[in-house]
Amino acid sequence: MDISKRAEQINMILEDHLPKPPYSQGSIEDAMNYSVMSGGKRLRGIMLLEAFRLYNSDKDLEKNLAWPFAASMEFIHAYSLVHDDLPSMDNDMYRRGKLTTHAKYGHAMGVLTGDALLNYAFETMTQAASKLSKVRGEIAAELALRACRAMSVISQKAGFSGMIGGQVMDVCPQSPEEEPVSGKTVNTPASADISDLTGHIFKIYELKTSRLFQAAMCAGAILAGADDSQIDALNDAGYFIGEAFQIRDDILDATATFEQLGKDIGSDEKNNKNTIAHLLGIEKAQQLVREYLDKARAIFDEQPGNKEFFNELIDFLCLREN
Ligand code: GRG
Repeated sequence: MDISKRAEQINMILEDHLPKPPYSQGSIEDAMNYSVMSGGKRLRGIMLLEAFRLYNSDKDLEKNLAWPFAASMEFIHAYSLVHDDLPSMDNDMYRRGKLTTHAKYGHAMGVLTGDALLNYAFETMTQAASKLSKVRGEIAAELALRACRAMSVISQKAGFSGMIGGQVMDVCPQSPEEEPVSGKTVNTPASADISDLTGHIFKIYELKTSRLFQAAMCAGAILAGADDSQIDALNDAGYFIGEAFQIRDDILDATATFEQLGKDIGSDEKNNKNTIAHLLGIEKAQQLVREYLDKARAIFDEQPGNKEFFNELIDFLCLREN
């Protein structure tokens, strides 16, 4: 049982669900494949599967329903990274040690590849749900309902009031008339009272980072047939994990190397962004990482099933180096 084995399984699932070759170099299928298969920790796909496994041990259901949903979480995550790297956003040339999608395929293809991956996630999930009703006739309606509910949670948490909303707070100026000015932080509230600033940054992290972890965990639990209190508990765990993950990300952005991260470091400083690590210092930030992860651990302790994996995941997240 280790995280890299889980990541290999997600890679296999992704290969299986991406558009199949042959396709020509430079095509949209090529760019989608490149954007998804160029590495990554696969945390969101892993978390969806592990949340499913906490509440359901039906391997056939896992393969036919949870696997395509896990692949779709990674498609959505990959789209968000492709767009986040664009010149109009973070303007990054490297990710996961390779050229970013727009750097390799051009700007227009970068935009379109992100769009295609987002749509393809929903194509993959709806196809899985409709196929399943044929082989699982006796509980088709129940499974269709679970799939619908999971897609509703994923689309809402990834959407304008979730991840995209967080990205807007993080990269956009306060009003349409106000252009970002060099040397000015873009993710600062208009009435910048310093005491409100950390709260504002935590909110950005909740939206831009926690929401996708919450989507993965809730969707896994919903597909498995977990009850509402269990789904709510995983939603809370996803929130704590996301905050910890993003603060650790800030720390790495300020302290790690290109070789370690596979992307340019100092990106937050380059883009004039406030971060928790910058505002509170590295030591206090790492203490917060530990506190958030302890809260998540306490939630997993209360869940049925085998929690060993989530404990291992939390230990990994606390000290991750990439
Ligand atoms: C709709 C135009 C448009 C853009 C959307 C929403 C968005 C752009 C970007 C999402 C924001 C984002 C990049 C959040 C940060 C979360 C984060 C630290 C991602 C990196 O996740 P890892 O480390 O990535 O899990 P790997 O490479 O391991 O998969």
